[in-house]
Amino acid sequence: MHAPAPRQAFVRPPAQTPFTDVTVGALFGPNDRSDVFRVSSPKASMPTSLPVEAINPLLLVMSKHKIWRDGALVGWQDATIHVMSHAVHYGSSVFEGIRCYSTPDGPAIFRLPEHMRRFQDSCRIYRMPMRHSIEDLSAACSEVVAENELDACYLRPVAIRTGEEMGVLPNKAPVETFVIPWVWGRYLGHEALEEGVDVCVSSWRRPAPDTIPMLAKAGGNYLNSQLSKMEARASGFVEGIMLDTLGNVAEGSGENLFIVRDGVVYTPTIGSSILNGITRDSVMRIARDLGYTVLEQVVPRELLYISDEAFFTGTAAELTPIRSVDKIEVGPGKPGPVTLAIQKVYMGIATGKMPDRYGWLTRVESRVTA
Ligand code: PPE
Repeated sequence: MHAPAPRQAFVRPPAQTPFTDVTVGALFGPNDRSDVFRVSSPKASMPTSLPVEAINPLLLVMSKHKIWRDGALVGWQDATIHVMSHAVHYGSSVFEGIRCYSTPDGPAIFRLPEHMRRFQDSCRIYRMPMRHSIEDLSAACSEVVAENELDACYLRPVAIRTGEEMGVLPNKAPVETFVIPWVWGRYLGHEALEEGVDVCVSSWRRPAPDTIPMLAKAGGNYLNSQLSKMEARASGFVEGIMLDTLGNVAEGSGENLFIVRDGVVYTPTIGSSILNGITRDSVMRIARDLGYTVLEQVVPRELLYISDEAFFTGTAAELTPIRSVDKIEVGPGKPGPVTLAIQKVYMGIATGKMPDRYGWLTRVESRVTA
């Protein structure tokens, strides 16, 4: 195994062409337009390298934190892999995204064992040896929160095939595992949870079942997501909904999808090329306990246009109402009562404002001194 490369600061690659204005990052998530910082007119005088702190203010904060690396906490600068890593060339990484919420009893990680189980499932599908147990990985997540003295945060466990060898066959590539702390606010925009988002149906489809396994949360899947997201954003929408290979509704680039019609809640089945979302599962349980009928079934595209309500679910997106699809308003064009009722319970449990009746929270002993 290679020794981790000594890391200076993030350096910006030399500018190929002069440019006048560059968007450098959003404070509360990749789609949050309200907090975009801009560097104006670097032009040809732009230095060829800049410390990252000068580029993204969020990294100024995050780069002070430690990252868990196969059993040890290392400095942000030391969590590096070699450019020859298998994953860089062939997309061979699997990952998770988990939220830790600030609750009245301190930080609490939402559905931690379920996320760690899916992490291991993803490894298994790709024949990727994972040497850490679900319990050890869960402990690693808690350790990252505690040692960095974090309260609310987003955790990104990732297992990466690394090594320094060329060739598709991954069997000889080592697998390195990291748990990264991050700050992720509103995934689909500042007002997304209250107002809802405007989305489109993407021209990019989710892969057929015998091409890429969508139940694995693999880095490579997100090339497909990137195409959909970029297309949606280029057309002025917040997100794209992808159909499966038959033309039925699958999911968003990083979210599952629900619709409501006549008080019945519908969501595509796991046979429709979707990720088996943990928020999706939480929402189905909450909705059923609130007395709604929930159907996992094939969702034809046109149901999107005639639904009373629609919403996305995901760890990062939480429960985000959809207010229009392809410029057709969903219901009256604002979040509906079923969506809001489920959202209230979901957020209430996650933030510790409602009793944790499903046992979804893993409390973290805070290191923050009172
Ligand atoms: N589908 C996809 C494709 C997906 O990426 C996610 C999560 C979901 C559904 C919802 O799954 P769950 O989080 O278990 O409810 N997307 C993660 C990564 C987002 C990113 O942009 O990175 C997330 O929400 O953490």
